[in-house]
Amino acid sequence: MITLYQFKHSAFCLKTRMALHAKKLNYRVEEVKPGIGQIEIFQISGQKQLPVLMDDNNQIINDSSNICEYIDKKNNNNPLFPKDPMHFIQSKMIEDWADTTMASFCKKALIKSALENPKLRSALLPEDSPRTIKGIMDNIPFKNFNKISNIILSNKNNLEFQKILESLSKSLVNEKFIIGDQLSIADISIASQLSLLKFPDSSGPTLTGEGCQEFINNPYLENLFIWRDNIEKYLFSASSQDI
Ligand SMILES: N[C@@H](CCC(=O)N[C@@H](CS)C(=O)NCC(=O)O)C(=O)O
Repeated sequence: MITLYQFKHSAFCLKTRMALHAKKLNYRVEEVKPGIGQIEIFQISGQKQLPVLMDDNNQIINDSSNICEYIDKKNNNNPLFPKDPMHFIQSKMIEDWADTTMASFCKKALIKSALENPKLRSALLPEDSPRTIKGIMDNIPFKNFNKISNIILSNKNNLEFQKILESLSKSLVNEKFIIGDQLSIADISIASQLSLLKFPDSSGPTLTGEGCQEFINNPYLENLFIWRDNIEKYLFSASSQDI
């Protein structure tokens, strides 16, 4: 069976799980411990980042985009990439934007929120982290918080990024999918990165609905998170095939 090595709350690992579900492939998940667990990842894949996928013939593939392309080529059903050439190139460009620019903003926004919110900090630690470590993380006092968080993500960049997401949110009011009328890698890439701004149901009860308050409380983004939740339902609930 396919094995997915992952960090539970990584957006790139969620992207890969979404793609595996879209392709209706059976797989098992191996949770990797940050740090110590990455030694084994380095031994099997020659690099330490996740996700890493081990195929049923023991072939190893790393990087979410490589994995999505690999499983898509190997299985003809439910294509992740549109056939139409213009839609194909659009889906590739959106995937690249989500994996780079969007991923970097979402990560910074989450770090900023975690600095503000001790509960969020400890919820993000692996479930089997010792209680003492969770306790320490909860109680770290961040002095000069405003200065630190502004270095991580300036207010100007934050507002510009929110405007882009607001446009996306508006353009999805009457659309189920970003490109055409079928789910594609574009939807999967954007929806998975959004998990860092507002954790979805698939993050588990401790984190669901948590995240970056200024994004969560932005009324213009409400539709975007509803769209994301619908994509998750479509992919993760076995019986539901309609959004
Ligand atoms: N381009 C890679 C990015 C993967 C990535 O950044 N993974 C992060 C987790 S979200 C990671 O493994 N970080 C740990 C590290 O760099 O040591 C992909 O699409 O898979």
